[in-house]
Amino acid sequence: MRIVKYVFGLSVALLAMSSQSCTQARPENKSGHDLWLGDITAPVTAKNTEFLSKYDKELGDEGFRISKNDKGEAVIYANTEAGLMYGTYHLKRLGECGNLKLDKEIVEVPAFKYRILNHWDNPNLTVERGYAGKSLWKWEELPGTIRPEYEEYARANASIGINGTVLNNVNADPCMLTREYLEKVKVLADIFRPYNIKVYLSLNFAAPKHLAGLKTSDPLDKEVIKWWNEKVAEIYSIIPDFGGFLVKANSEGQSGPQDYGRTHADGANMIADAVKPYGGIVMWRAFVYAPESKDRAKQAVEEFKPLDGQFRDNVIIQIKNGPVDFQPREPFSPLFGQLDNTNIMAEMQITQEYLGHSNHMVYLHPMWKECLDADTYQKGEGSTVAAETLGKVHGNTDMSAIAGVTNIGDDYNWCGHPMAQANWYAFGRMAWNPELSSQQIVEEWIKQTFTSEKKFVAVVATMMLTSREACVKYEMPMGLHHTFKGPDHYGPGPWDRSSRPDWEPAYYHKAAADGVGFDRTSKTGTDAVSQYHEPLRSLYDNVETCPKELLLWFHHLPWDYKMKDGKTLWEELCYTFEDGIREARSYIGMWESVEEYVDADRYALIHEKLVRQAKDAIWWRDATMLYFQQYSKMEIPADCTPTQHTLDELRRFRLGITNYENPAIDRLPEYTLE
Ligand code: GCV
Repeated sequence: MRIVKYVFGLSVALLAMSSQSCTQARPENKSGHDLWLGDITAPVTAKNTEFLSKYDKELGDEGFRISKNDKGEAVIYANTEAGLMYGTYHLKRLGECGNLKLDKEIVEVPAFKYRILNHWDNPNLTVERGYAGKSLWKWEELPGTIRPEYEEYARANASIGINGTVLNNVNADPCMLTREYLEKVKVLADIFRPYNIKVYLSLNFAAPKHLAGLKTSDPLDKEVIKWWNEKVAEIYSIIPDFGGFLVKANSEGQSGPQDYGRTHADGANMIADAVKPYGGIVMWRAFVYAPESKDRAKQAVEEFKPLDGQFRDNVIIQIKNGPVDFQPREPFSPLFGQLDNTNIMAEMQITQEYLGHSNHMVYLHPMWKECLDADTYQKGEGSTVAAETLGKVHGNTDMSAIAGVTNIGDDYNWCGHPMAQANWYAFGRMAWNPELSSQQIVEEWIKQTFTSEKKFVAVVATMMLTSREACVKYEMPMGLHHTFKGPDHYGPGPWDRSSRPDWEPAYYHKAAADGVGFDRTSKTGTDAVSQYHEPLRSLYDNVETCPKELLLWFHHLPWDYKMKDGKTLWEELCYTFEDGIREARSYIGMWESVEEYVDADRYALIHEKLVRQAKDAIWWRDATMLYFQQYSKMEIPADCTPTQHTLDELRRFRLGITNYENPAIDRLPEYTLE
């Protein structure tokens, strides 16, 4: 282990641990201020390094200290080159954000050991739920052609502490494990390595059948086990520090061990045994549900709790933040509080599948933090989702991990909406330190990406910090969920029909003459509340104590149900949508008030998108409340924004986009803001 002391004057702002310099020109269509890093193509080199002899346990392999030497220079101490690199990026960030004070020592150690991006990118360059163009990975050009974006991507990730990336979609094409593709993956792994980023792959559980023509992919079959062992050996011979696998099994049509009467543990352990000698891990997803179930929200616990303790120690169960599917608001997944002897990690969605794709400005950190800060009460107070996934509740901190499904594509601004980059940035910062506030992170990002001008920072931070709650209000307030038009998940479609009952909005909102909402209570409902520990179980079970934000998640209530503020449920819904519409509209004026601080291109693009966001807010209200009105027979209050379309018009509207694209603004229903 090399132990490094790194000294540099504060004026030296850039570093790299890479000896490679980035000499290729940026593509012509790149704007030059694409990322928070500024000019990230500048060649940079490490300077003034010294090797120390004593390993500092507190810092581990990725932490660092920064303090001042006699000459007043900042000094970064780390055990490793990775720690040194993170320290230098940290120092750069402090400087750029005007937060650099060296009056006391700074010590930073990442909270989660594995801080991983999940790409849902396909070999044919489409990106499932990707709203920023095509895949960044140009498989057809690799391994021969190396694009400058690969290293830019690595630098951006390194600057926020990301140390792993799963390159391909969890709906995995078996071809990713062929020699041909592994040679391509190797090129990316080589580029990312100097930035302390490991590559991982999603695997297709039926690969032995697809790639080797075996009769089965049964995880207990000797030939199958042999095939995986050999495949893994081949991978590590090409990529010696390969991170491991992400697996979506027996979920949404993907193959898995249950196809052969085996369990998730049988499947995960077979792969885990294969990668174990090389230090690899397996992230096995708990995103499972079946159309027959009366309550999809309960299934992860039903399937995984009985398997607690059966998984190998290099398996981590990857759990989406909520029990259904990345909705604008869900309670935390109860599975976070149900396993005693199994490693678990959270999966957050950075790409805005359900939050307006890359047309809406929605800063997601408050949503993720709501989940991480939620108390599961598994071992009494303080068993938060963060503590559970950091391994602090059960004392297995060596396998702590967190994943984010990325919003990155080959768009000139990387994420489709210029403000969506903040979510990539925030995910990395949160994985490094889940205690950071939404405000601190967003201010850092604004200052590094735009300007430190006070007024600009204050206005834009306010817009972004309120945007997630605004989105909940204008899309699915008060615990409503999955009222989308499928399969693109962009606009509203509470009436929508599908091939599966659990893909239909009616399965979730249950709107009828007698009221609305999903009864998950213990006495009359599906008893999903009992998957939560006390005091949450009783809190959610009782309509009087259930938080308003989750009311219709847990309760089915009559339209004229009296809310605490005296309004009926129907009125409360109308006025909450109205609040969402008002907030979305207010962002336009706020943005206009800071025009002088932004370049014309970004100003215009963001303005256009904010206008559409406000129009979409009215569209959501119109569709949802006009649909519900058929059952409630109640009027939308006169002081609410008037509806602009009839229910029939909205039902006839077809967006006609795939699951791989963001809708162009001119394809969306016409709305006016006057
Ligand atoms: C990758 C949701 C999305 C799917 C996604 C799936 C998953 O159902 O709509 O596109 O598939 O989640 O997380 O596996």
